[in-house]
Amino acid sequence: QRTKLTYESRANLAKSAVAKRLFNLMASKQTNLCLAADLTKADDILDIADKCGPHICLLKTHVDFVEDFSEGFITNLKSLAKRHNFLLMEDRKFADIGNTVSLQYGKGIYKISSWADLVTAHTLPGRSVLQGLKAALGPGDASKERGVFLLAEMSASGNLIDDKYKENSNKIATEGADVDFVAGVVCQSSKTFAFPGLLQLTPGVKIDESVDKLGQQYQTPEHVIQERGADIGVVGRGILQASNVEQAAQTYRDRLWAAYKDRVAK
Ligand code: 5FU
Repeated sequence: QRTKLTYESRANLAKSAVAKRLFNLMASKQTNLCLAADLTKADDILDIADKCGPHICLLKTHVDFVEDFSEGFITNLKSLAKRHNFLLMEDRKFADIGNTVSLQYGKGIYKISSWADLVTAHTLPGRSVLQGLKAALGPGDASKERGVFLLAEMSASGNLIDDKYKENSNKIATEGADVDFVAGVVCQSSKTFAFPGLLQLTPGVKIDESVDKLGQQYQTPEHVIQERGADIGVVGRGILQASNVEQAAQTYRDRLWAAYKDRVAK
C-alpha cells in the first residue's frame, strides 16, 4: 500500500524526475507542507515565502491574480526557492485543447514553463492536455525538470467529478507515453490512485474550521494524511490569516509531518 511507504523509498519508484526530487526534498527537509501563497501583491508573496520558506516543500501560486506581476518578482521568488530549498507550483489548472494549453504554459505575460517546477491540469480534455504542455517545453530533456499534477478530485462542495472521471484520470496519470511528465495527483482520497511513485497533493487543510463561505471544505492535518492518504497537505488561509504566519507554518509543518511519521510506523 502506497501510504505505508516512506517518501525516500517512493522517490526510487517515481517516473517523473521532479517527483523524485520532491520526494527526496520532503524526506531530507522533513516537511510535507505546501503553502498556498494566495496574496495579490508581489511583495507580500515574497515576504511570506521568505518567512515560511524554511518550513515548506512546495510554494503554490495563482499568478493570474497578482496585481503587480513582473519578471523581477519571478527572479526573487526563484532565489527564495533556492535559498530555502522548496519547489514552485503554479496552480493554473490547465483545461483546454493541447495547442492552447501549450501557449498558456509557455507564452504570454507569465511564461509559466520558464519558472514553475510544477503546474496543475484538469484531465477533462484527456491525454492531449499532457501532450500540449510537453510541447511548450520544446525538444530534448526540458520535460525532465518540469512536472504536472493532474486533478482527479476537488475540495469544493458540489463539484461534478464522479467515480468514472476519477478512474479515467488515474489512467491518464499512470498509463501511456507521458507518465514521466506526471508528478502526482490532486485529490481528496487515498483510493483515487495506487501507484506509489506519484505524490498525492490534498488542498482543504485547516486546523480549526470546516468550511468557508464559498464552498471550500476543510479537514485537519491529521485527517488528510492518515485518513485521506495525502502526501502533501496544502494550506492557504490557515497560515495566511494567522497573526504570526511563521509560527502557523511551523505548527502545520509539525502536525503534517508527525501524522506522516505515524502513518508509516503503524
Ligand atoms: F484543486 C484544488 C482543490 O480541489 N481545492 C483547493 O482549495 C485546489 N485548491 C487550491 O488550494 C485553491 O485554489 C487555493 O489556492 C488552495 C486552498 O486555499 P485555502 O485558503 O487553504 O482554502
